[in-house]
Amino acid sequence: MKEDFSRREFIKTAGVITAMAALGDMPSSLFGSELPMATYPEKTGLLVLTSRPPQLETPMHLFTELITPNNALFVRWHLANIPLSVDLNEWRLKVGGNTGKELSLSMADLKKFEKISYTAVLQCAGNGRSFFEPRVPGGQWKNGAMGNITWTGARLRDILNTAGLKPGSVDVMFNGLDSGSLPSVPDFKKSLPVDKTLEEDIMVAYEMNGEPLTMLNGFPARIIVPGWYGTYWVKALSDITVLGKPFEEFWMKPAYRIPDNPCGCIPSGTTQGRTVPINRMTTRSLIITPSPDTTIQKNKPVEIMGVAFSGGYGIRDVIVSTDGGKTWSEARLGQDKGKYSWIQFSHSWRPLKTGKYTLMAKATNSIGDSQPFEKLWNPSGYLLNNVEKTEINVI
Ligand SMILES: Nc1nc2c(c(=O)[nH]1)N[C@H]1C(S)=C(S)[C@@H](COP(=O)(O)O)O[C@H]1N2
Ligand SMILES: [Mo]
Repeated sequence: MKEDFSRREFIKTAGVITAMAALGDMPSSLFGSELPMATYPEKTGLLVLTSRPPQLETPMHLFTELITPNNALFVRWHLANIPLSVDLNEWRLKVGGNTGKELSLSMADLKKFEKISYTAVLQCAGNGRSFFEPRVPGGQWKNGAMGNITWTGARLRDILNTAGLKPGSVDVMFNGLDSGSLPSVPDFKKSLPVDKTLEEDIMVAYEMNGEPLTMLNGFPARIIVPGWYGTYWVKALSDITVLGKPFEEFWMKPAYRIPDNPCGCIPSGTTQGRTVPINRMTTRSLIITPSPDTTIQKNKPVEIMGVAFSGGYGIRDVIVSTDGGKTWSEARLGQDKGKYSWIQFSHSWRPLKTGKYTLMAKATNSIGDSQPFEKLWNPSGYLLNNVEKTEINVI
């Protein structure tokens, strides 16, 4: 168990991560992808975008499960110095700032708060960024910077109420144990408006899928903002600070902002004007099987299967096309794990002729938001949610 992680194991983990980092770029095209694959501590083989800091993407074929296994969840850190071990005897979550009192919570203290649990999609704001045209700078993720995990922890609101919010509180800032390699690199700090932090589902999670968080996914505790992009889900949490004025440091401004309009988009290649901090996830559906370029046999039944999710509203329906969008059928939906989870969809199909087929899926959430057919562009490559095309061959 991670909580009993011995000093030796910490060092072992640290050693492997350092060794991985030292490997740098590895031979590519091992699994039909341009990215190298590597196995980090507590992880299965993931695609390596960068090794220092680790940015590891989940291969799409691992999304056939409703719940993403802990060892398959993607990893995204911004800063070079990430925690490689945390001793729970030393670790404390500090809560302070514009509060009635300061808290210094051990893991045991954190576990005394009412325990809450739900399944929620974690997705990087830049998931799918590599598909934008024109291309945009930033991590060139395909669609594997996402996962569906059952999170367990304490309600942030309960912690804040124990500390006591003083009048005039505006933002709540979160900081973790990671840091940049140079003092000039801004520390990764994120904030949420106080009203948001008082919503009942915001969590300080200490478990993923019933286990302690993996080191790379934020051991020992992280923020969960279900329905919102992963950038707010601060890992290896060390400090919660209530502020009497808006928090506008680097990772809130200018980073992680979108055009201030309903689509969060602007004409391709143009410069954005007024922006707001990125927030809720757009509605998406992704066909997982068959995978692109698969060859299947004429007259044999195929199950078209995928996942769909939205920014915390649940999915109303998913429609599927096997003829490039000319005709559509309603897909069957799988087990409903709640509004923050993804839902699996499936559609049975039997291709009657040989040739190339274009499969498509389009989800609509419970408040009627759906997916555009074209890619809505913004200069940071966020919010991508167009209806995707999976080309396959029938022989
Ligand atoms: N401390 C810390 N927390 C962080 C980050 C980080 O760089 N440092 N990155 C954020 C971003 S942008 C994302 S997408 C998620 C990724 O979570 P994961 O690594 O568990 O997949 O963590 C968030 N929390
Ligand atoms: Mo992210």
